[in-house]
Amino acid sequence: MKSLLLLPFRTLAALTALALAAHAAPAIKIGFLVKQPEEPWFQLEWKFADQAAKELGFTLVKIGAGDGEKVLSAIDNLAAGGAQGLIICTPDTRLGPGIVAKARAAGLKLLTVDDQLVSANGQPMSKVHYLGISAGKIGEDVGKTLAAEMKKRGWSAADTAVCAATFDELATAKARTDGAIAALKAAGFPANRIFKAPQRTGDIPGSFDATNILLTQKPDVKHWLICANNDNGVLGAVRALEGRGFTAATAVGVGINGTDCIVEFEKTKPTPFFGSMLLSAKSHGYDTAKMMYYWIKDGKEPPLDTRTVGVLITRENFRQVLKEQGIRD
Ligand code: FCA
Repeated sequence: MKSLLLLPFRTLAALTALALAAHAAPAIKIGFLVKQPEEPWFQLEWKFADQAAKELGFTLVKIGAGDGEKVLSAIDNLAAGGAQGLIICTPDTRLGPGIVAKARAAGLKLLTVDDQLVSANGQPMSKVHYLGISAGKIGEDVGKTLAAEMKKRGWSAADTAVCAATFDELATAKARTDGAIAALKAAGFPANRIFKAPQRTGDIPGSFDATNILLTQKPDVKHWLICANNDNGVLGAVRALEGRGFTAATAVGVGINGTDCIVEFEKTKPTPFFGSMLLSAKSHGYDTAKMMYYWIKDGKEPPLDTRTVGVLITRENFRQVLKEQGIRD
């Protein structure tokens, strides 16, 4: 009697489990592609995205892709592997229309991070979801910091010049150095002593080479103020300046990212790398991953355009600020 009663219950339970499995949503898989996986900035973005994956229980596929071909084949692979979304900082923003078309064809939701896609006519693709930095404002803060440090040191404008290591083909990079230059001018720095060192590549060697050319052309400058797209831009310039005998006493650089200059700050002897605008790798990694997850899971569309801020870190306060932001223990 007892076993007869149990039988229908077991059958029912088995049937319920089967029905649930048939209706269960497929596991969520999200790709996170970055252009320069060797940069600490992008490693941190990934670290925070991993944290979101662990907390929310989805699969994160991390992809480093340094050129367009790799980006397009990565989208194919993601789609074939059952991914439903892609977060991307592309190596070339002009791939925009191609990326959008391919992601759409592959049924992948697309969220761009850091570098905004541009259309065929060079305009930002403002209908593609994007999370980036308030580049102009953060650049202005770099310029204001440089002007303040020059004043603190009592350097005259006649002895001082600005080296702006630029990477104008990338809109966010241009907005940053343009902002720094505008703030220096607003602080009274003479426009004819602001020099651009155009980088051919957006990495340390790119800015090292560009700065060396500028330094060869301007051998009489006694003090340099340095700004660039990011920490690596300033690091390359600093290495070039050190090669010509400049030190923390004669040159001041302020970067952007705050993540790629930690080794520099940890050096016992200060270098011309004075400070950096620390960006929120957590927003760019964790928040984007979370947004994408809920977009896929619940159809909750993320905001079209989100901009994050930066805070100045220097040798004096970096340990404390990195700890507060969960970047360092
Ligand atoms: C760009 C830069 C990175 C970082 C990011 C927020 O992609 O190349 O170094 O600053 O924006």
